[in-house]
Amino acid sequence: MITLQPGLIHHPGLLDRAAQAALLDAIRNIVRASPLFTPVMPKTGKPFTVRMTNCGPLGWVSDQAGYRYQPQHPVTGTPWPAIPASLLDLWQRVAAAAPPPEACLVNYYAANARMGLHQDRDEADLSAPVVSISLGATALFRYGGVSRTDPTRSIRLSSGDVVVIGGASRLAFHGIDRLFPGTSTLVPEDGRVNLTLRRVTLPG
Ligand code: MD6
Ligand code: FE
Repeated sequence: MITLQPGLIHHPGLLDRAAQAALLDAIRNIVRASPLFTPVMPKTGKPFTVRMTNCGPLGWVSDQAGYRYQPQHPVTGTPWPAIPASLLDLWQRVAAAAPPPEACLVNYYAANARMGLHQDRDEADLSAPVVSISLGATALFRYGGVSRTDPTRSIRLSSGDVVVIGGASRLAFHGIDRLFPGTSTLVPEDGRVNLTLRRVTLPG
């Protein structure tokens, strides 16, 4: 366990190969029920390079109207599938003090996908952390402070790594600059899957 900065914790290799493979199988079933969609940026309508789906009572979506959480898939109108028990167990291991997660955003990166520097701030409960799990290709993860212009540092996230963003880093800017080709022995075609577990609503 490595503290990158206050509130930003990296757990390299927290999931072993068997756990990664089982989790990817669970995600494949979620994608079958709730297909990947291509979100677009609010206002501009520019498409993300990452494709997304969700599981849990709530899912994060982005379209021309804005960013929000909603209980149904934006294309099929169907409720999101349940969060797999293994992910609820993982949340208990790294974020036990927080109320249980309500959303799991599934991000699929093809080899050339990236994610710009952003904050995760669409949740009403900002006291709970966001827990991120990486599967497949190694990614260059950039993180900084709570202001977009704060200095940034970068680390590589490998398959099986878990990152927890909470406390003083809950609103830290972060993003994925690129994937490293030839580093995935799990997700085909140099792909990567990132899962982010979130508490959305205030408990009670
Ligand atoms: C990614 N991760 O690793 C993008 N968000 O593909 C995130 O955007 C992220 O790693 C919140 C907390 C942890 C993260
Ligand atoms: Fe994020």
